[in-house]
Amino acid sequence: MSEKTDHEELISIMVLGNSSVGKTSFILRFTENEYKDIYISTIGIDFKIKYIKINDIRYKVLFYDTAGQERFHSIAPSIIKKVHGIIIMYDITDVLSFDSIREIIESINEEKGKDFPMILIGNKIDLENERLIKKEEAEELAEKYGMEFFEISNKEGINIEKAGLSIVKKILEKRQDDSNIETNESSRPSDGSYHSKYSNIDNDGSNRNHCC
Ligand SMILES: Nc1nc2c(ncn2[C@@H]2O[C@H](COP(=O)(O)OP(=O)(O)OP(=O)(O)O)[C@@H](O)[C@H]2O)c(=O)[nH]1
Ligand SMILES: [Mg+2]
Repeated sequence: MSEKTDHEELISIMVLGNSSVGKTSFILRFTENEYKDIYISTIGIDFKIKYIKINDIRYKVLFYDTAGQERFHSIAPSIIKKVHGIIIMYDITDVLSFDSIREIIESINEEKGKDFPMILIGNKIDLENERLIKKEEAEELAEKYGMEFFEISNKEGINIEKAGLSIVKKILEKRQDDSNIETNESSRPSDGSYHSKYSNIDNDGSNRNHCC
């Protein structure tokens, strides 16, 4: 648990993917370390907040939880405009959920540009015996689009923190790069190496849920 600081910055992240891939479960696991076996399909859009502290700055990380159901797809574009990063999720046991990813990535690239922070997540690795999407196949796709890729299990709590913090870091690095461009400076050393200043992330310990 850490002290509150006056300064607080907002990071907003949207989670996209087909119905039932585990978007709501991921957000719940990352923000509250909870998991529920029961499936309640998200209606429209929901959100949850988690506070984290990085280098003495308190970040309010807001997750937009979208509905995978087709009938709600018209809502996402208006939110995409205001988020800083996107998580795209599929279910390793559901081929259709993986097949939908390419289209989602391409439409985001078109809307937000190729350097927009995005990561790819394959969920439900606890169901290894039902796996239909090979890890290598997803790695190849992620590499093609320059995305970081994680396989996770919300159920067993595998790689949740790693994946969630990775998108936060990507957003902060882009923010830093953009501000360096603005001030006409470079954060990258001349030897081409780059050391993230966002490797020291603490969980602030406070989570808040909001439902709309
Ligand atoms: N085995 C297993 N089941 C999971 C995992 N994550 C989520 N589930 C289950 O999958 C079902 C759907 O999970 P949700 O998180 O509601 O999926 P969603 O992507 O939010 O679905 P929509 O809101 O309809 O778009 C629920 O029954 C979850 O308990 C996981 O890691 N492993
Ligand atoms: Mg949901």
